[in-house]
Amino acid sequence: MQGIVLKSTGSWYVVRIPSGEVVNCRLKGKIRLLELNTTNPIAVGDVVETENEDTEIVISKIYDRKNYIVRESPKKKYARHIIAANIDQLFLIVTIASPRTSTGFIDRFLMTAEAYHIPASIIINKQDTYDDIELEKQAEMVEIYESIGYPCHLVSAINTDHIQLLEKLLNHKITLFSGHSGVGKSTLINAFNPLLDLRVGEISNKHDKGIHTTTFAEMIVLDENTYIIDTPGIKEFGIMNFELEEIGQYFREIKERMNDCQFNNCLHIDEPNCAVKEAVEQGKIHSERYFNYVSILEGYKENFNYWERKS
Ligand SMILES: Nc1nc2c(ncn2[C@@H]2O[C@H](COP(=O)(O)OP(=O)(O)OP(=O)(O)O)[C@@H](O)[C@H]2O)c(=O)[nH]1
Ligand SMILES: [Mg+2]
Ligand SMILES: [Zn+2]
Repeated sequence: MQGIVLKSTGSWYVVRIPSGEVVNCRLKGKIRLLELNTTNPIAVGDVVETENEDTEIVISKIYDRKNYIVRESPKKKYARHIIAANIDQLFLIVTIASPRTSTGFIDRFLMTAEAYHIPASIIINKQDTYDDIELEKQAEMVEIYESIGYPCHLVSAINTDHIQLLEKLLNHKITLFSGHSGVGKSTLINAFNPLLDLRVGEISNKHDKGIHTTTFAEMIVLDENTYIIDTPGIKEFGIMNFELEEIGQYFREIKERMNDCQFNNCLHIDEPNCAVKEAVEQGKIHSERYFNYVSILEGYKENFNYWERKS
């Protein structure tokens, strides 16, 4: 019987079958060997085939994924961790303070969303807590991202109008909620249906950061056609599996201009007649986005050498 993976704890998988029933499954032995370089062969959102085997239910097949979001495993360098599969849209939940989300983090995430063609929105939560300086920083963030076409929604988990607005955007979709620990992912999801009672955590006074309350990704069924994936907070988004020249394509405003560069393999660093650098100088590309692009490229060069050596 076909089902969708709601949760994976490593050795057990929680699968929802079409009747709406939720069953615990194990993985059939031989599938475990697939995808050696991946820390989790089955991810939340995977569509799977289940079978009865002795007294257990096992997953015997994974159907092809429409898409997935992958990052470098925080536990094992160069290994892939699939955050979730088969998603319709991505909500990047961010906060200006407690904790602070940097544009560097946002851009790493957006880049991956672009690469997998998953529409992304930025949800700036905790509006009830910001002072004037924080509101100014927020306005700049909104300016950067809306100017390149990423919708930004300013919300507070305690504001019912905001929650209703988000609910409309979620309707009939599978939405991945991601972001740093403590930004309010689980709190927002609880607000859609208080019966869910997902665990939420405090913000550490000492570090002004979340305490990693959610520990496993979990798909939540809001109604028959509306699903949300709550995920554990991530500290850094390690990107991988891209070619060096590809990275610029996943920055929309760079992609738009790269055909005007003199060299078709231009990395937009110090090449002559580079349309991207020109746009940065003219203020048409935000310097912060360009800075983040360069730092991803620099960081990536190290990994790139690794991939080169391996192949
Ligand atoms: N003032 C205020 N506090 C909020 C808001 N949203 C969430 N919080 C608080 O922020 C803290 C962290 O919320 P969580 O929902 O646990 O955050 P999370 O993103 O799920 O964190 P992890 O599971 O660790 O990744 C809790 O104390 C929430 O009550 C908001 O809009 N306003
Ligand atoms: Mg949480
Ligand atoms: Zn260039």
